[in-house]
Amino acid sequence: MLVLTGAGISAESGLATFRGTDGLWEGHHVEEVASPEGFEANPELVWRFYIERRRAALKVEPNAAHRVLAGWEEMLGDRFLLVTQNVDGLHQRAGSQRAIEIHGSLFRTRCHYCDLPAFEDLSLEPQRLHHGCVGCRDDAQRIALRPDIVWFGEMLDPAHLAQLERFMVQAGASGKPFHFVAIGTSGHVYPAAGLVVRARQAGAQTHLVNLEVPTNLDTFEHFHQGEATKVLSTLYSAC
Ligand code: BV8
Repeated sequence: MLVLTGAGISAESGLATFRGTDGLWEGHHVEEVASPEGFEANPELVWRFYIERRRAALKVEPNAAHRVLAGWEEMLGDRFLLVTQNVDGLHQRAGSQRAIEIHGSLFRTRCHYCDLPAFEDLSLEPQRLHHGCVGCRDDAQRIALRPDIVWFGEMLDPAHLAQLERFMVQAGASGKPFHFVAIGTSGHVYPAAGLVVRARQAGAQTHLVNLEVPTNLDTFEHFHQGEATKVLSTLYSAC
């Protein structure tokens, strides 16, 4: 079983989803706060935006849907893989051991200009820490350190994509039922939104658990409309 989650699974924990009214995201245009150009133009604004989201994520708790997925992982072992678009860390706090964070994490920081390895960063205040980088001996006063998040126009980690491809090929060839379940995602953002097509090619039965009818509904064979906490409490028996 391959599960893909999006912002909707964290909605019942109290975290905002992305596509609210008129495309603003927490009051900002996405390209201002979730693109390399936006960071280079106004790193202070981007840090304020991400530290606010880091603060919000620390204030809430994982919900029953996160916990159900942690239970499925424990029950199915290596026949289960969770990949999330979320950066809020709630899957890990619910007990998921092997979640792939394909869009990065609010709680890691890396250098925008060199390959300094990402490091854990739980700071809730914009700090001088973000100025200068030990990795690239960056002496300029520019803010070199940034959230370890995949922004629009940036590549996802090829190792993550290769791991997903290997899992789908092995699951499809196992001779056992292979289910792909997307939960709480509007299907807007690629390449994550394209995973369902690849999973189906690999032999998966495809399911969507979502509150609203998404843009890519026709790519799913089964649509379980409703709140993730309610649908997931009974979905396992349907797979
Ligand atoms: C890339 C980090 C190569 C920021 C994010 C192919 C076709 C078209 C476009 C592209 C393409 N390839 C690349 C692109 C461009 C772009 C893209 O997809 N643009 C879209 C907008 C058209 N993709 C990229 O740039 C990606 N990079 O492909 O690199 C490349 C390189 C250069 C040039 C070209 C290509 C990088 C994408 C990653 C962007 N970063 N996040 C951050 O999080 O701070 S994406 C962002 O959107 C979040 O990660 C979020 O998770 C993600 C998707 O949103 P959702 O999770 O789906 O959330 P949303 O609010 O939309 O929906 C929530 C759903 O939940 C709703 O449907 C709602 O009904 C439901 N719901 C609500 N409550 C509940 C619920 N469901 C159940 N229960 C509930 N209680």
